[in-house]
Amino acid sequence: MSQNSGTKASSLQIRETIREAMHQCRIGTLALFEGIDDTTFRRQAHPEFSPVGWHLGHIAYTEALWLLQRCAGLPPLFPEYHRLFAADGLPKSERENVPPLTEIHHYLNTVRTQVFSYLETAPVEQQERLWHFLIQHESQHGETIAFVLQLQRWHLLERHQEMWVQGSAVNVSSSSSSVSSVPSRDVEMREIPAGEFMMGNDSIEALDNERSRHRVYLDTYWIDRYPVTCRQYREFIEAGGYQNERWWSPDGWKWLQENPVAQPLYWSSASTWDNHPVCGVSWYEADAYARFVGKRLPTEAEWEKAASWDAATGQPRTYPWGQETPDSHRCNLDNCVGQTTPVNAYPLGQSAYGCDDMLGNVWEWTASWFDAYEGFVSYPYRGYSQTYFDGQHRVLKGGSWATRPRAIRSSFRNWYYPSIRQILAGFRCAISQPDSGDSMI
Ligand code: AVJ
Ligand code: FE
Repeated sequence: MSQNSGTKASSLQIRETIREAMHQCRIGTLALFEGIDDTTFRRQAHPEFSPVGWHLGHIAYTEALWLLQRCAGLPPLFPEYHRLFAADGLPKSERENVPPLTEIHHYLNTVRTQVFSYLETAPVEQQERLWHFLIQHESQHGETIAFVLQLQRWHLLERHQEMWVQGSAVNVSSSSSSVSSVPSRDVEMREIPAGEFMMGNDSIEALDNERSRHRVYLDTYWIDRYPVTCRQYREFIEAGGYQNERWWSPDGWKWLQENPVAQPLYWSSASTWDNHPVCGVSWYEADAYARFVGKRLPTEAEWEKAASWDAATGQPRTYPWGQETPDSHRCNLDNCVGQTTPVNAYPLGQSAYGCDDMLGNVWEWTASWFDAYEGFVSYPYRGYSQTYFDGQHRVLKGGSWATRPRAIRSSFRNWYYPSIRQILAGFRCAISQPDSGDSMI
């Protein structure tokens, strides 16, 4: 077979893969809007997050900008939308005035028709990375849409409850100083032996912040087999964890005084949730709980090694279980369930080191600041990652029940301010030495 026909076959394959991935991604995005009312579509549920309708328009805008304007060289489609839907256009507080869903549907469809016609002749072999970026861009906005919708439902529910149960916030005595026993420290942990592993990802799908793959040496450490569950976290609440400065970092205690909360955001004390991971905690709460049980949060490198490294082959796995595409047999993702699942629900998702529930279910806070790997190069624009290498964002790993399949892998890096609790985040703990109080280091 000649080199030429080989090349042709491969670019045909790339086109087909991209088309199918974009199509599937869009089906999932639009499914999030089924039965939505106009108020929910345009309301800003939290100052940090735009209305869900804005995200939908921004998905179309971004696709048109990169593929139709920058690649195909076409003039701007719907220039009247530029200011509203550009990431650096209007402030988040002025994004409630979005066109109705039917109009944004039309925008999405018009862009997509032109994109698919461009795709037929586009030089995809040179552009492959950009197309994968855009699929993941829509995927990530899809997750934001999912948790903003959950947040709105939650607010409604809270208002409803307040009408019936006056001041139902958990009432714990701050006097319970019997914190000497910490049973939750005794949860199952996995020992990760000292040695090098390969961190990051160089594949065509990898985002700029995952590059380049590099060697990292870690001393022996232990990491929880499962994310921290609601049953375990309840001990912290009931022991007066939210009232006791002792467990909190100085920044965390300051945050707690300014934002007086006494339980995670998405909290229910019903025992049906006992085996589910905690969801809706800030980094500060995760850090305080870890100290409470004499542990600490894992660094990003510790988390990634436990999730991806296969010591037997000396190679990283893309997913904890290997290379097979993530689906609902391996983890809780893609809104398949629409909420958290028990932490031991996916034995087929286990990593080589025997850690469970690493991908999907809840994002997991790590001890690490979001920062560049050596030799970092921005792609496709500075504002995607580089702007956030500011020493103010913490890395989250693993993905949640709302993470789309194309944006979930062990090397994937998410980042938020440590004060954010609206995202679908929990955590697991780590220690350096089994018998030392790591909270003291
Ligand atoms: C990586 C999820 C924090 O949503 O702000 C979307 C992803 N960047 N469009 C975000 C992103 C540009 C980003 N997060
Ligand atoms: Fe975006």
